[in-house]
Amino acid sequence: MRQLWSALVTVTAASLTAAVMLVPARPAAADPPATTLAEAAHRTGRHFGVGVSGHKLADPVYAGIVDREFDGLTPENELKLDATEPLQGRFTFAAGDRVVDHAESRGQRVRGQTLLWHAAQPSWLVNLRGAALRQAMLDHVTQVVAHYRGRVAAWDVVGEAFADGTSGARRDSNFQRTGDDWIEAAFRAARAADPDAKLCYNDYNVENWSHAKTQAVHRMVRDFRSRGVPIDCVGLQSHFTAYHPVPADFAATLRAFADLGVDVELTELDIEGSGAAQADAYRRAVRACLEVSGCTGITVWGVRDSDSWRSSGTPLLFDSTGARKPAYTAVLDTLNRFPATRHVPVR
Ligand code: 9MR
Repeated sequence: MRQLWSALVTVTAASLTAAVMLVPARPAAADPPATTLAEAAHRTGRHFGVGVSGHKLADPVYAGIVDREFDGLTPENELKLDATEPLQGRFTFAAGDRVVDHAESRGQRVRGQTLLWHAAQPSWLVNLRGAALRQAMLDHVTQVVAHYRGRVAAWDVVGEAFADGTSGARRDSNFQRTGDDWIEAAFRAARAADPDAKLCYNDYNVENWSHAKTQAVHRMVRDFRSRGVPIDCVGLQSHFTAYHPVPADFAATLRAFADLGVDVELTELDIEGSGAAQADAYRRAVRACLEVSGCTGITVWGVRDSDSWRSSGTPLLFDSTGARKPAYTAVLDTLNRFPATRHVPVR
């Protein structure tokens, strides 16, 4: 009897262990796996967006993927300074409106970028200095945010304001030369123009926690939060290559920002490469976001490889014909499987 009992305990323990190991990461009663990125991300409480070019929305293959797979659009260039204010005080919103209209008609969320950036500046702006430039900057922020009030959910108010390398210093730019407080002034102007928009700082090469640039952005955000400067989120662009791979401490970096009381997003994700190696890198990037409750969304920077700003690196989820790549399958699978942490967004 004792032998029988002990055998039973062993068998029960073994099947329990097996059962625990077999329990899917998603709740047992969950629906079948989602078949689109947006639906899979939505189930984790997150957005899955894409950077788009408005003129390509007329291409049915392109628009078909955009509308099937993504619940957020970022106009790739249409909301930049040179596009929205080509002449001082003369605003042109037709190109931006086209993308925003498309998103609204399909219930997609819009991320706007970038209100103030050292690049893509119209020549009138490049020629201004001092108080005149400061005023023009703030007028730009006010006018663009006001135009899209209630329609653009999140703005990258300022992008790429820190230098590369080990200095941790601000990037030298015309905006920076108007005084160190230009970034906070921009955030305050944006908040005044649309109190409900989520306001983000966005940068690249801030994914490794130990990098001087990451630390410098973190210090700025901590300072802003302590002084009540209205910042709600940090965008980590997440442009990865063989030389700048998805870091092992990516989730730790995301968490360190989220711990300051802001949400974080992967705003321009793309990873150069192909096949299984690229798929694995995508898996790790998505998993890092899912590990951090304050990581509220992922945006990939383009639809097909041929649409990418660096197309030779084939960094996206769809090939040039619009077919799903192994990287796509890895992302969908990761979203479907990973026991994601849910979070109520900052705004
Ligand atoms: O993908 C964008 C490309 O089409 C533009 O020519 C370029 C210059 O405006 O900007 C690219 O997007 C950048 C983004 O706005 C900010 N982070 C880096 C991106 C890649 O350069």
